[in-house]
Amino acid sequence: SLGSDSAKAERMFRLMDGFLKNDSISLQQDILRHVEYTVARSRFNFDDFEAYQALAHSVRDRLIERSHDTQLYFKRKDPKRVYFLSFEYLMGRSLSNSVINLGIRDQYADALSQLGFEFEVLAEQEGDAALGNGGLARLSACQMDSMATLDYPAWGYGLRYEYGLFRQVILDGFQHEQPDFWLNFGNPWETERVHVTYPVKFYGVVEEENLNGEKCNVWIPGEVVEAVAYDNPIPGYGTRNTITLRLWAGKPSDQHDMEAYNTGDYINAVVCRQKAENISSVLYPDDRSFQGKELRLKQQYFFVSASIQDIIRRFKEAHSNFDEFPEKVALQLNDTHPSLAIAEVMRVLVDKEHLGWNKAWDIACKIFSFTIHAVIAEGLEKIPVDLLGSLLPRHLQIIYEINFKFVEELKKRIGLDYNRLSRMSIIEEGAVKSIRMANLAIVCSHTVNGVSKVHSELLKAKLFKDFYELWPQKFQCKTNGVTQRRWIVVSNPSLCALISKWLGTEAWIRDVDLLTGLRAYAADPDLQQEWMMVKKVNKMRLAEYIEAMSGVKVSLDAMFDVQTKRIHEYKRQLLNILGIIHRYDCIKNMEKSQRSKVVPRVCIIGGKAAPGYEIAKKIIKLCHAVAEKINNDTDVGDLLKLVFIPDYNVSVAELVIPGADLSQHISTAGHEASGTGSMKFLMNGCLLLATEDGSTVEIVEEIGADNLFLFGAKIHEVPKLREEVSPKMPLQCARVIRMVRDGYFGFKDYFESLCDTVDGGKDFYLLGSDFQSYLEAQAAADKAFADPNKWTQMSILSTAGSGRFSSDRTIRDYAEKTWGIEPCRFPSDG
Ligand code: CJB
Repeated sequence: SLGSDSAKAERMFRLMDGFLKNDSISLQQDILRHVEYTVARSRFNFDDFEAYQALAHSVRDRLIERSHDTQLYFKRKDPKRVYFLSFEYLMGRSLSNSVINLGIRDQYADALSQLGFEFEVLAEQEGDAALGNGGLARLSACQMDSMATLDYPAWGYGLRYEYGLFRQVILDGFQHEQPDFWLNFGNPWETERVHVTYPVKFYGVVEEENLNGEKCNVWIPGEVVEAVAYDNPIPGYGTRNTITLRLWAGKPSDQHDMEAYNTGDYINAVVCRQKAENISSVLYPDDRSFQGKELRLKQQYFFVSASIQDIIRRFKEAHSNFDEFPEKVALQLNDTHPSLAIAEVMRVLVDKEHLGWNKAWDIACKIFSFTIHAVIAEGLEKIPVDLLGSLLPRHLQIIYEINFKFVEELKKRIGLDYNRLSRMSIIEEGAVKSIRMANLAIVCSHTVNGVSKVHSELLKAKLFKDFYELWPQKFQCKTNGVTQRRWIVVSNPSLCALISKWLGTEAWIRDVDLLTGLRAYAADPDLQQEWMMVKKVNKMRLAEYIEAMSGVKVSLDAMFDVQTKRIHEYKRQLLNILGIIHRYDCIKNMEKSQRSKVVPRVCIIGGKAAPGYEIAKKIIKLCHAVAEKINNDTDVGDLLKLVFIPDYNVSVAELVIPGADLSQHISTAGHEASGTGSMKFLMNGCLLLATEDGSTVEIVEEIGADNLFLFGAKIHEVPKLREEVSPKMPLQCARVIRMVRDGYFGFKDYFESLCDTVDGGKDFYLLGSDFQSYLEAQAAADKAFADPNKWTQMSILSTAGSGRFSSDRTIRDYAEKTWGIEPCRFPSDG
């Protein structure tokens, strides 16, 4: 009975002496206990790494308590929950973020110093969790932080890759990829849930059976792999709520290949079981390019099937009728990668729950919403029908059925416009018949959104025009945001303290709109002075890192000009490098007396290229070749330096972004869906040099065009510029390209194809036509930097205007306008 249960619970609580305590002595005891019993080192003899592990475990204990409270509370209240399905998460490190969100950073720092350790030093021991490629994956991580902080009843679902994004190693200026076996030394943050496992089926055949006089489809799989849950706690800031990111790993299933055991082929059967684990072993390192690879599709279904089973199990624990499903469940598709979830939900509701097609479809259409991150049609996922049919035969049938009904309905609405019908069909006919995953997701989702205003408009006007005309009400805009907890509080503690001091409160950490309060002091000489000091400290930290990584000594008086992001032609790192060559050339040709007027620059570039992306890899090599030349030219000295920061990842970003004076977001207009790096730089008071693309357009609205350096063709001008038969190649651009072609930086032949992308007659990304205005924007930045007070004012106004680009705003918007969920806050003082 309830009475005796609660008496039992009461007794246990007393036995354990209540919750863990956060005073210095308790923390020290906990850390030492973990050294001795978890890490199994003597508490009299352990090194920094072991201390980090013990520390992490003690933090995890606290996270687990909170996560239990949160889950119990959610269970009791039974609110509508959102399930965020994302194939990628770039979580980075967890330690600092966790203790800050738990509000016990200082207590830990104190406890550690009593033990003779320094918090920062131990924090450096942690490796990054890099289960994702770039912007999309880091966005998922930021959004999880906001969902927890804003007390939303949310779960994240994803895959627990054993190998995260490759490590980038530079040898002779060339990128090499090395595996990131990040679990090598264990992962203290996760909890393996050995009892939370689900079978995931593949291959086989579908048979029709007769069930009580009704025909029904039964899928007899050819392979079964077990999915095991690994839970990662995500603590909110200023709340006890701690939500869960549940990642699935493949484990051999008992049902796997029983036949082989019975026939005596024991060794082969064991090897086969081993193969099952490969499903979740490696993250695909391509950003934006899809390949019709079977393993990738298997990963997608594996993660989707396990998540849906888990979600339905949780629902059924509290409900007996699926009519309530849409009132209790929202499923967010982060890009098309998880969109097989639609077919999977239909399969479960129709084949297993026997709800009948119409009822099942009605439910599916009420629970899904879909975020598009792609900009161009070529970026959209298409799964060859043959591949899907062999791996997931029942799902192919279901998708055909969805499409058939959709097209029939469509004909009634638009008539027999076959061109339009074929454009909108989920099935693409052609040399390789394929499933258009985005079309599937749009047909079923009640809401579809882009990730910035211009991107959302482009989706309506171009990529999904047909769908927009059919269902205008489905289309929304949810401009991306980033979490100020990670990108100011964790990564820039000095700025954090300064902001709180001037605003007289720390409330902005949860209520980011308060940052606008800084505007009132932007011209205040005292704030400006302190602001400059903070930047200087951060530049010092970055300069030390640069020297350690590349051996290049840089001057703190120089403008630190940063472009860090994945390497892509459309992001135009090449434009940046050509601009640097131009700058170098100008300095070389300048009268010596003129040189004192040059604003010294440290140009910093960082980012990974997909392993198969040749041109991107050449851009990295060119950067190194140019750096080699410039940095060794004593004649130029501190006036210009170029450094490439290897292996750019979340924790490197935390170091680089606070130290930047200027950052570049210079994609060809119309190519960046949103861009989120810019928002992190903005928060850190870094000025932007940017094209009017993605979310930059909204940044301009917020901080005003006077406070950043805009240049280049606008979105609507791009198609026309591309049509020009012989694109204008300004002399200055032609000259720097000639220098590269002539072997001024060595590797003459190697760079030829790279130069061809610009002056080979096509210049698809418009480097030539934007070159002049790029140089002008750079000159404007130099001029502004020469006036430190003016520059600092712009910097303060950047931070002050960054509140709109917090993921708190984005998530609140999703919760209210898309998911229909409400906060469910554990009642405590945090
Ligand atoms: N994006 O990182 C990815 N991967 C993709 O496959 C497609 C898009 C990026 O997503 C970010 C988050 O929405 C955007 O800010 C960025 O513009 C986009 O390229």
